[in-house]
Formats: sequence, C-alpha cells, structure tokens
Amino acid sequence: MIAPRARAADRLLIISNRAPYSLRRRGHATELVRSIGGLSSTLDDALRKRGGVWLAWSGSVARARRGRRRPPPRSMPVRDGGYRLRLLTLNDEQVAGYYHGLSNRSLWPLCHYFPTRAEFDEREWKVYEAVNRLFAHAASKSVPARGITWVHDFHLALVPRMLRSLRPSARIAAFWHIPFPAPAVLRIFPWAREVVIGLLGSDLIGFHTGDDATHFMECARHLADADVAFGRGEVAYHGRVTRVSSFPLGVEAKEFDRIGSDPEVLDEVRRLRLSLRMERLILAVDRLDYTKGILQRLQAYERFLAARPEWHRRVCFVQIQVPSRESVPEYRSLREQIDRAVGRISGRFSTAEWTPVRYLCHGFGRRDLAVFYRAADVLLVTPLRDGMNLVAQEFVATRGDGDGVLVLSLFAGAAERLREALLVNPYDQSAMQRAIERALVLPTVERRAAMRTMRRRVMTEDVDWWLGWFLAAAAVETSPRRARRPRSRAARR
Ligand code: GDG
Repeated sequence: MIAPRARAADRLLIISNRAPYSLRRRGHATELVRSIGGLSSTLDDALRKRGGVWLAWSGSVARARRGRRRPPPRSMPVRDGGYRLRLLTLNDEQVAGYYHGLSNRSLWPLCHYFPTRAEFDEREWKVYEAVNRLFAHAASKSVPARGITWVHDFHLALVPRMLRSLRPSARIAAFWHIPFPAPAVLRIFPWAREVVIGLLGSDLIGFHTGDDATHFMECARHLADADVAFGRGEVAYHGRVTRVSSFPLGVEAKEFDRIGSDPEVLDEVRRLRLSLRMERLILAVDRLDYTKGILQRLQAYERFLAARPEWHRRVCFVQIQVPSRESVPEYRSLREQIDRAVGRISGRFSTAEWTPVRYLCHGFGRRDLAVFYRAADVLLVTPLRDGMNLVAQEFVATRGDGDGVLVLSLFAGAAERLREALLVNPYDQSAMQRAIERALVLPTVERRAAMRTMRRRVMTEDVDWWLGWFLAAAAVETSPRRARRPRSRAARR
C-alpha cells in the first residue's frame, strides 16, 4: 500500500457527484465495482498514490420519509487502494431536485448556451443548496490537514464556499467540466450570483478553455462585484483571492495509442472495413445529448448525399450513440427524432447493396471503440457546444498510423488545442456539408501533416500531464490581497 508513505501535503480529498465505483450486492456483502476508463480512473489512480478520501453520491436513491434521520455517508476502504470512499445516499426528492432538476434541466442547458431549454424552479434550487450543504458538511470531516480538497463540476458549485466557512484554512480547488457562459447568459439563471460566489470559496478554479476562464472572471466582476485582475487571472472577493485559469484536459493517450497498434485490433479493423465494403468510413461517437449536435450532423450528411450522388455506394456513416438520461422526456424525444432522421436517410438513399448510415445505439468497450477510431477515414465531432470533448482527442491518440481526418466543431473546447482539424460551425448546414466533402478528398500530405501536429500535442499533454499540472497549481499558496471595497449600489447602476 503506497498511501501511508505519501506525504501529508500530497493527500487529496476529491468531491464529485458520481464515484469511480458503484456498489453491487453479493448475497449479504456489498462490493465495489470500478467504472472503466476515463477521468474517474485517472483520479482514482491519483488517490491510490497519494492517499485520502473520495466523497460522492452513491448513485442509489432512497425513498424520502418525513422525520427520518439521514443515514451517515457509507465509508469504506478501496481494496488495495490506500484511500477511503465515502458515499452519500440521497433520497428521491433530493435526486429529483438537485440532479435531474437544477443540474440537468437548469445549469446544463444554460451553460451550453440553450437558455430556452432551461427551466428554473425555486424549490429545485433550495434542494440543490441543501444537497451541496450535505456534501460540504460531509467533506468538512475529511479535509486533509495540508493536502488539497478538489471539488468537481457544476453539480457542486456551492460546495467551495460552504466548505470554506466550515474549514477556513482548507486548500480548496475546483474544476468546471462544462462551458462557463458569458455574463449575458449566466445572468438568466436566477441564482447566478450564488453560483459565482460559491465557486469563489476556492483558492483555484480550473476550466477547459481560456474563454471559459475569462467568462468566469467577467461574471465575478459583473454579478458579484468582485475585484478582477484579468491579466493575472486573480479574483479578489471579501478579502480572499481566487486564482482562475484554463487547464485543458487530456486523455489516456498512451493507452489509446497502445490499443490502436495492437495486432489483434488491427485485424478487427481490417474485418470491419471489409464487412462495410466501403471506400470511405465516416464515424461519430457521442453520448445522446442535444448539445452534441447529432441531429444537425445527420441532416448535413443527408444534404451531402442529396448533392453528391457520385459518393453513393462509396461511403458509409457510422453513428455510435451511447444512451444517457433515458428517464428524461426531452432526451427520449431527441432519441425519437434521431431515429426518424436515420430512417429517413436509409429509406431515401439505401439500395439492395448499400446502407449509407449505420446507427449503433449502445455503449462499446474501449477496445471496440478503438477499432472504430482506427478504421475511420473521417471522424465528425460536431457538438453545438462542448466543454472539451474527449472523443476527438482519443481518435487522434489512436491513430498511430498518422492518418485520418478530424472534422471538429468550433464550439468544442477541444478546438482550442486541435486547431489543425477541419474546424466547422455546426449550426451552418452548408459549411457542414462542405466540411464532409473536403474531409473525404483531403490530400494525403495535408491529412498526415495535420494529424502529426495534433498527435504531438495529444500524446504529450495527456491526462497524467493535466493532473500533475493542476495539482501543482493547486498546491501553490495564494497571496492574500485586500479586496477593493464594493462599489455602492448607486455606482453599480
Ligand atoms: C463531459 C463534458 C468534457 C463514449 N462512448 C463510449 C465511451 N465513451 C467515452 C469516450 C469519452 C467519454 O465517454 C465522453 O467524453 P466527452 O468529453 O466526449 O463527453 P461528456 O460525456 O459529455 O463529458 C465534456 C468531459 O466531461 C470531461 O471534462 O470533455 O465536454 O460534456 O472518454 O471514450 N466509453 C465506452 N464505451 C462507449 O461506447 N467505454
């Protein structure tokens, strides 16, 4: 076990909505099942090395009963892990208000620039506050004396400030995984100021892009009247200074590179291409969400097929769509619209020998995903808005052959670091159609040059690099700076 040898200053407390493990019953015993891959397994590894605690919602839902005492968080050691997992149980009212309501129906659409999809309900806000308080209280018992407390994402925006009031000397960092909107958009949220000052309880706040960090600082100035030094990335509020910066997240690049060059995987790639019998394979991989622009992408592909009959029987578009939030009516209706669009394209263009679109509506293991990444000629990553988008970087990491074209939305955070991709505005159907056409005929020299540059960045700036960078920044002491006296209300108007 490595943890006991770790220095106290290295210890971590991670706080997130979901845990890297889920609980599974086995007879009378409960066992922990690790979720595979992604950021949570990287953070899990970091905790294994450093020791500490991960606090999260267990994911299970208890029935709310009046007057019943809330069960304390379940605390259990992670086997061979050297750290403890503390899991909060939430009841159905809390899950409905905090998770499905305020997080998924208010903050998610608003932060992705869909204000008309956002719903605001004061009762849900109160539940969100109460659940954030629950997290803060539970966290206050596990704050490492000299290590870092790291709060993740928009579900827990109020935790840094709440925790600060309970543990004033804690070193608190936050990372915001989705876009942070400009003040003109955030102020639509009736409790925008509370979100901003909630986050300002942190010593450091990280975002995926420079734009997100700037938007946060603008919101701090306009909505919380904080004193902001944009150049230094510092926000002074009520006598404390919070550092704000972008830390673009990377992927497990070495792992994708390794899987992508595995001879058995390459055999599967050959078999897949043979079975599709196509000259060109276009791929897209998304979680089902309106932010991912799946419907708009299908419409653009349909335009392309209608305008370019010379490509018929030569191209196949594979859309992998991982189900998500299936209990939400809006997501079910989106799914139906996508189903209809796929049906329409198939009905309109298919022949006895040719299927222009293949629609795979379930999750795949990482290895199977790598087979698709490696087999594709073109990957379409065209979200209407995305914090970062890891799929684009995973594709690049898998392409050890140095080939493949990435068509990337201007509105994905990944566009800041993958500038050599074919960048496109996903709202512009003609531009999307042109991007598909261009991607299919891009000369080999151009394809390889773009992939080479993108690979250099993705392979070096991977998720471990990101983790080390963020934690080193979080460990730096923030110099105290007196905040400017708030302007009077009259002056603000
Ligand atoms: C949020 C933000 C931000 C996909 N299909 C399968 C599968 N995946 C994995 C991918 C990738 C992950 O899921 C998706 O990550 P994204 O970044 O694309 O999107 P979100 O889920 O919306 O994530 C986003 C991210 O947080 C991190 O901060 O980049 O902007 O919205 O890793 O590989 N994994 C498996 N089977 C699948 O079928 N195993």
